[in-house]
Amino acid sequence: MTVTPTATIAKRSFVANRPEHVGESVTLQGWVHSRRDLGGVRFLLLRDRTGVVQCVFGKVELPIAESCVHVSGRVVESKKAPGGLEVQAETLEIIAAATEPTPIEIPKEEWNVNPDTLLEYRHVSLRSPKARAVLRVQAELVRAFRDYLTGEQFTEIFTPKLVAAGAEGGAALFEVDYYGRRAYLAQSPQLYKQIMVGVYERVFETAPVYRAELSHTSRHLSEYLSLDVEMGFIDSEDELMELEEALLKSMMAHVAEHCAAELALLEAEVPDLSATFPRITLLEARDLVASRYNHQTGGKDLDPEAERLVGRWAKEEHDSDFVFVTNYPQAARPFYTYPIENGLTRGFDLLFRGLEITSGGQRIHTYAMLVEALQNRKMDPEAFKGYLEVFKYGMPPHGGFAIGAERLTALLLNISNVRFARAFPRDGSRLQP
Ligand code: AMO
Repeated sequence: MTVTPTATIAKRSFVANRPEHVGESVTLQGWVHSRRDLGGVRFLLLRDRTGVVQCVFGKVELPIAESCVHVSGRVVESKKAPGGLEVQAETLEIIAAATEPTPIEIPKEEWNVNPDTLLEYRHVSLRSPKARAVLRVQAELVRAFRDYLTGEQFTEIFTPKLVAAGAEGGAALFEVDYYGRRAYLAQSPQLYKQIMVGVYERVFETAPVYRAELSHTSRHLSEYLSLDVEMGFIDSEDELMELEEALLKSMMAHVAEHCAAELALLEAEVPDLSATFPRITLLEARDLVASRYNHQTGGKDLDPEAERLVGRWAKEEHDSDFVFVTNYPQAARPFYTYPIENGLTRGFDLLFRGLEITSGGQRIHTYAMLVEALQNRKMDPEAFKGYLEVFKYGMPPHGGFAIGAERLTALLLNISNVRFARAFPRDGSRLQP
């Protein structure tokens, strides 16, 4: 990345720009990534937001790791230095000294530290090149999500995270004391994004949602970033899948273009985007994993092993890292999902490399049909009064989907635990840092 200094710090140079300054004096600001003492020569690896450079000192007392420093010196070629260039340091100024050694050695983060320790000290472990790269890629994924949808005339919305009722059913709700009344943290913007279809036809949101997940797995967080989309005037869920496919392809292409260094550091590859994402119905998927891989799934949904096998099939037969599983049974979907014959729905999931990253579908858009859907499920329409209200006022056929940003990031970057795709993960046992 090349950085143009702003006026206020016009004199500051950046690590990534050093090839333009060979033979010149530069001033750098950043952190002591590490230091090494070879007797007469001392090395300080300086890290700024663009990278890490080796600075060579004489017999100077170097501050401990993660101190904030200002170094000036001449950029010279050096075969031994990482990147082939180093800084022959002339001055060292300590901007803010670290007051104690870091609890983990940041340059070593990647190979020898227990994951729990990394999370416990996330406020410093996040400074490591790999941790930074992961969240940088995520930031670009989100930027590309916004850019693509904005280009397709979607409006970005901001919906409440303090709500009076759950949106997804089930018990995974966090309760909040709301001025003496009971409120909840939003499990998803589901109702609100539907209401906003009545306003803008096409909307999206990127915001955290909350799930009181008791299962302690590598793919569940209590707070995660939900990339939500909802659009009106659709004919069927096929249009939603078409949109999601184009959206994801554009997000992947954006990351390939803007995050080459991060992908290389993480040894990750953007999937081949030439294939069309295959689609398979849930019932076909169940039969397929039974006949082809001898795996039986009895439940209403696919279990994690079945998801993995459907992902494998998509790769083997269609050379695709993505696969849509369609027409979920009603029992496996929320009441608002549009029903079709034989107890099935217009609900779908998208698997990426064998794991669910999206649920979505066409929604029921008339008041009468929603009340009937609730009654069929022995749910009390009175309890969903708030949800039902907007359907009295002309809602078009609509639908949408939500992508779990951490799952998408983790799968793209070969990270085995979604916790490492969130800056400060929240789970059943973690509320700090
Ligand atoms: P769903 O509940 O399936 O659907 O969630 C959508 C996507 O969000 C991600 N996800 C999670 N990620 C991390 N930790 C969790 N605990 C977690 N739970 C879910 C997954 C999942 O595919 N309102 C619907 C979406 C819609 O129909 O528009 C919903 O929330 O990647």
